[in-house]
Amino acid sequence: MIKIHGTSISNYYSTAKCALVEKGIKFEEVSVFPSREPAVLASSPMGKVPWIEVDGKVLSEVNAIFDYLEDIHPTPPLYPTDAWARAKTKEIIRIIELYLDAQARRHIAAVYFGGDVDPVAFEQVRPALENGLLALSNVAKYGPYIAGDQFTYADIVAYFQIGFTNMHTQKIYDWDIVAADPALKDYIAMLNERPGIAAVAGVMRSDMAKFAAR
Ligand SMILES: N[C@@H](CCC(=O)N[C@@H](CS)C(=O)NCC(=O)O)C(=O)O
Repeated sequence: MIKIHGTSISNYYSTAKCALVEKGIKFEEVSVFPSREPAVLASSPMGKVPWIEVDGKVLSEVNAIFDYLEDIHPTPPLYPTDAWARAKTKEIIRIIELYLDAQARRHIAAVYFGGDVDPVAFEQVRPALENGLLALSNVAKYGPYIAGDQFTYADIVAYFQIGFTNMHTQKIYDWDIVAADPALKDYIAMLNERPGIAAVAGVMRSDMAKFAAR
């Protein structure tokens, strides 16, 4: 059985876990925090979570995990079969990861760990996110899913990474990026109703609340 390693308070862990749930693949969860410990680096070259373990072999990076899951378990498909549509789906994923999540993540010390807000990041992140959100609005189809009429990995990425980004923008800038965009707001509300997403997000939120209260 596939094992997924990481922590339920991680948006990336929740992304990979949700992909397994949506695929209907049985899995086992192994709780571990990201770190530079040799044992973690042996499984995840950057010390990040998640990674999956299959028959003693390990694979990190959610996009590599998506590709593997799609190959071993094609039904239900979570990428379009058409080559162009699949590439456009991956384009949306990269825009969300690089220009939203990675930018917001610069405030993670302040948002997750009670650190001070980095003044350089404070100045730089908001305009970077404005560019990322403009890019997203140019590629998102909301038809009703983000890449068109099919639910894909891009919807899972959008749900968890935009939620993560929004947590940061609300806390640091008092800026709710979802409420500010009616199309994005309706889309996230639709995904909230999806059983696979709701189940994984529910665990993530309740475990985050416990983590914050620790
Ligand atoms: N590019 C990685 C991103 C994973 C990631 O950033 N995970 C976070 C937790 S949400 C992490 O492990 N952070 C610790 C670190 O960056 O050192 C992926 O696609 O899996």
